[in-house]
Amino acid sequence: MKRKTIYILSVILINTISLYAQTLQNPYARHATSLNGKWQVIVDPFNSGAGNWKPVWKDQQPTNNNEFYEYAFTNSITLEVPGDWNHQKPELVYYESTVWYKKTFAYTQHGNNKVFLYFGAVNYQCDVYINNQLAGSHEGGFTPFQFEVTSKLKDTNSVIVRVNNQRKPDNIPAMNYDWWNYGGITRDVLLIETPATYIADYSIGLAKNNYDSIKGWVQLAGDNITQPVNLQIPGLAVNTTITPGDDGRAWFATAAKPALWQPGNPTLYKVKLKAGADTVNDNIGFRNIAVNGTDILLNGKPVFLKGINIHEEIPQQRRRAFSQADAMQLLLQAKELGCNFVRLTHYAHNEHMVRLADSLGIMLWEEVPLWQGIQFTNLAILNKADTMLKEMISRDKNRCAIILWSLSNETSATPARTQTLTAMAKFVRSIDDTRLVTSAINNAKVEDNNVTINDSLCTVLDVIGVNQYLGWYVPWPATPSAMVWHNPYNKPLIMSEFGAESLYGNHGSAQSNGYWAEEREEQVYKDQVAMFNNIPFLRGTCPWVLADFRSETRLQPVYQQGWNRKGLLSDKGQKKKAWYVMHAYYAGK
Ligand code: GCB
Repeated sequence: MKRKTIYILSVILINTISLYAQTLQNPYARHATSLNGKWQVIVDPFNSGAGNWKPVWKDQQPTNNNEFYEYAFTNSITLEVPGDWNHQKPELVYYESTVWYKKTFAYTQHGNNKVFLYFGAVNYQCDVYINNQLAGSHEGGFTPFQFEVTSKLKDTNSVIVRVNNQRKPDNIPAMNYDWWNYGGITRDVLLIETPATYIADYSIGLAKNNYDSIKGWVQLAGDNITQPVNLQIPGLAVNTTITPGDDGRAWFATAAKPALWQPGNPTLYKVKLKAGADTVNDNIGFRNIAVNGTDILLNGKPVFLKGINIHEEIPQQRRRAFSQADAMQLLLQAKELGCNFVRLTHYAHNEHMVRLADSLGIMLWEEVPLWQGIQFTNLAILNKADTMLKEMISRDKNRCAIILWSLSNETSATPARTQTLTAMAKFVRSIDDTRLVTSAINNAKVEDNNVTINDSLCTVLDVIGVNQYLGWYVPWPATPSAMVWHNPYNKPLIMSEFGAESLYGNHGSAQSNGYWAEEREEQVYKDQVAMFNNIPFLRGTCPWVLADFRSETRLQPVYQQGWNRKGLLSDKGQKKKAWYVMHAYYAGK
């Protein structure tokens, strides 16, 4: 397909995306019943249950002496939800195919209330059946989705979900990626009940570059979408009533001078929205983030992002992270290192993580999983990427901790890629002008002691993220402290990845990569820091990575054993020598 056609189609696709939420804003503050817990499952490696021969979703039982069915949930094994299947059964550790899940639940109808079945995330693709009828399907492993099921519910109900995590060339991410392909219903499942007219979504924040006006909108849905909405922020003496237009959206701007959210003082205000019988409470912080030349300004003041990359994984248990307690473990480890910033790699993490960062005062980078090897010339990809971007922003737009939306990681600089990401950047800005747009690129040209950032995508970014592995994948071409960086774009630079591998407790030469020694990883960090001290436009650093993480592609039989060993912490949480180098660097910043 011609480049121009791709570009035009991508612009059309992006501009036709509805701006309404796909899921209810703030599901945890709703009237909800948790469907977490044990689900019955059928493991179906060849997807046999999806056809007519054994339609698992019908969940049939024999009704006469001649009938039998070659599947059954009764007496089947169970899996915990939320939770990836890989860590729950040894035979599923590498499993990449279909698992059918079933849960039964009772429901009592309350007047004309509406009911939504909400999933925090399912990796990767799923079909959801309520009482043996398809409620809907979803693709994408890291963002929430919901289906309205009001008319499908009875007193006793079953929900059956076909989950498939097979890799496909037109998936996002695609075939090869450097983290574990954890499959399953990996985040919370909620049955959420709302009144017939309900608050579907809202966006509340400081007006851009403004410190005394809070603005935004509230979106009603349901039967009577023009009824008034009351917005209260008691801590700021805000109490205003607004009336939606025919599209159910009520816009507002109100004078208020909040204490500004920032690391060290992460003030959050109670916000209360009320429309008819529906009420939603939230805690929202107010801050401004901007760039000025090569500076990043938080509330108007230059800030250095003392960051760390984190995967959504609890390495000690070889599983996906999903709970508040998990988020607490990971973010407290970041704090202990001295961080004020976390890059949530390489996909949207669960909502607990983002909310906890709001309360702990940690700035965030959040990213769509466009990770290397993406088929940018395929139109289906553009559509999927747009949906993922929209679902991520829709969920997290009220979290002040998020300062950066990232479009991609290490995508090769083809025209189709640059055009797609350019259109995505435009879309992001059209729905959210209160955050910055970035991408992690790996196109910096190294020549002798010169490194030149070199990717035309940089012209559309607010902040440039560069991943570089000098000292590990790329030998140092000169003394680290003599390296000279060139930034033709005059924009802030975050070193979004750098690092080296070592096995905790393994000691050896600091000069050679081949020993997987802590001393070598430590040396690479010392060298990187020596280089950072000479980069005048460097505004943040994110070591790769907080902790050793599981990766099917890491085959070294002694040191890796299915782990990427670039953690500053071991898989058991022990501090490697390199941890102390970064800790000291951040302490001095
Ligand atoms: C990268 C990727 C990251 C990998 C890392 C590595 O550049 O962005 O996902 O895990 O390198 O360890 O090779």
